[in-house]
Amino acid sequence: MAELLPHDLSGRFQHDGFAVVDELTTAEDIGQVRSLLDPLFDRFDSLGERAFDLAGPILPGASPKSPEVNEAAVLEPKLRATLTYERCRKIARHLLGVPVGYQFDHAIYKAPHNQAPTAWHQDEAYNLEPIPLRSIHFWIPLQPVNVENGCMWFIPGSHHGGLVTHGLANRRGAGGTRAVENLDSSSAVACPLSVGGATIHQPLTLHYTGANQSHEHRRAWILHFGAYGKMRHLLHPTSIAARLRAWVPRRPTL
Ligand SMILES: O=C(O)CCC(=O)C(=O)O
Repeated sequence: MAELLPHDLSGRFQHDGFAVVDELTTAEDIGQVRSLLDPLFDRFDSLGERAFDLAGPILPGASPKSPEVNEAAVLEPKLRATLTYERCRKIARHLLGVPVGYQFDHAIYKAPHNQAPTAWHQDEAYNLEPIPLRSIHFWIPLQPVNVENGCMWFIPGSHHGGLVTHGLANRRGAGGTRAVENLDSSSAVACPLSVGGATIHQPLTLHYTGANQSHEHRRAWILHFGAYGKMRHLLHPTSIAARLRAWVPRRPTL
């Protein structure tokens, strides 16, 4: 794995809360990923709650501005056999230093000229469980990205400040799209990428993508690998303590 990563990646990642990996995967494998994701977007309307518009409610007769498919790798398990998936898993293992597993993935295809930035947020704000996320989040574009078509932006060091207050940019069912309002983004860094490159970030790192101002779709696949995968609930001290409390016989009250 070390050969894939710039030698100081780990240090920068801990310091800044994000990093750019220029050669995460190959252009050929990105072609394969796209050939697996495109058909999901072709049947977007049949995907139920896994498919929605990140930009807000879809008006009658209109197309989604930022269509998003959640758990694409569950809907299309061949995504798990791609080089991209395997490299992300290995990098997460390297950075977290413990066994890792798939936690979540989604894909966002921003329509041309969609006028819909993805608001500043921390992914931790979407975590509804009492156990904080301990995961690495990979953002993988399926074409070159730049400021014009909606590349990622990060605020270096923002993961050190804990979870900040988020509002709801768009309501959806019990939840919705989270957004930090009135943020000072003057120190934000844009991360343009070539095909095969990716950004990686931590659950508390503040990030954003601009509107797609280009004539083409801006396609991205986002993968989260976490410490101990789906076992993290069982292994976390909070849940071990809860199980112990349930197990230790209660003293009778006098
Ligand atoms: O691709 C985008 O526009 C935004 C992705 C994002 O913010 C995320 O995955 O948390």
